[in-house]
Amino acid sequence: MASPLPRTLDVARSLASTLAQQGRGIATRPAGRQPAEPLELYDMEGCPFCRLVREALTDLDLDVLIYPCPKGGDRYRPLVERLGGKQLFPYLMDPNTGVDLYESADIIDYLYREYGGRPAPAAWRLRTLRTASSFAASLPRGGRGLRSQDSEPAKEPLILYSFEASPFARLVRERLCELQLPFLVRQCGRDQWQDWLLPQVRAALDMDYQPSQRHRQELVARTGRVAIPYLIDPNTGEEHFESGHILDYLQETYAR
Ligand SMILES: N[C@@H](CCC(=O)N[C@@H](CS)C(=O)NCC(=O)O)C(=O)O
Repeated sequence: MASPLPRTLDVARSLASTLAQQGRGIATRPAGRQPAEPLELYDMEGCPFCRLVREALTDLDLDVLIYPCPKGGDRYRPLVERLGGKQLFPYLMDPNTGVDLYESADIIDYLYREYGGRPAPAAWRLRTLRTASSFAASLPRGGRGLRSQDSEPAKEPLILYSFEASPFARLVRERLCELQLPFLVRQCGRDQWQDWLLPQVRAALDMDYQPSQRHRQELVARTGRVAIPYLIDPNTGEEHFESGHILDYLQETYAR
């Protein structure tokens, strides 16, 4: 298990990344229409352009199947080149419409147009500014979630309850990316003020917490509480809360 100081520093650096996102990737308001099949995103966790797309997905409460394509990755990168002609990320495949797209701006426009039922937030039009702050959000992570590491493949995608700006979920997504493990994100953005309290604070206040967001409700039904990230691994039947435990689990189970 990692020693506590590096772990605390890592969380602090992830929090710095969240602050650089300036509040994006936290709140959610459901899309007008949910896709029947999850959208597929070929992505690098540390890539600023991919982050913009993931922020939009949390904003729209759209689940997404992430196929990690870190630099040096040999599992999904070649597939993207075969499908779209080049290794450029993000790359979105929508199995519901057959649409496939490069370019973060085009992907975001598509998501709001096809599923949003509302225009993209006005701030999306300040694209240069948003891209710059997404670059700033990558800096504190120092290259995490960008380069592949040897791993055992997973037969089935893992399932991660997450929202884009969660500093703890980010640590898990980075590791999944480095290990090239595909995972389905079940979006858990916040849609009421009670969601903003940390689980420990809710417990200390003995709050009767009734989430209204669909996957938060699902977590309560499944586990009795809401804490993010939460990982389900259908390959082993294991389920874990707590980013530190999840990272240990991924290391022991998949890292080579
Ligand atoms: N204009 C593109 C830029 C995408 C881009 O430059 N992505 C980088 C990663 S941050 C990339 O795919 N580099 C090629 C590689 O990693 O092999 C967008 O907004 O999607």
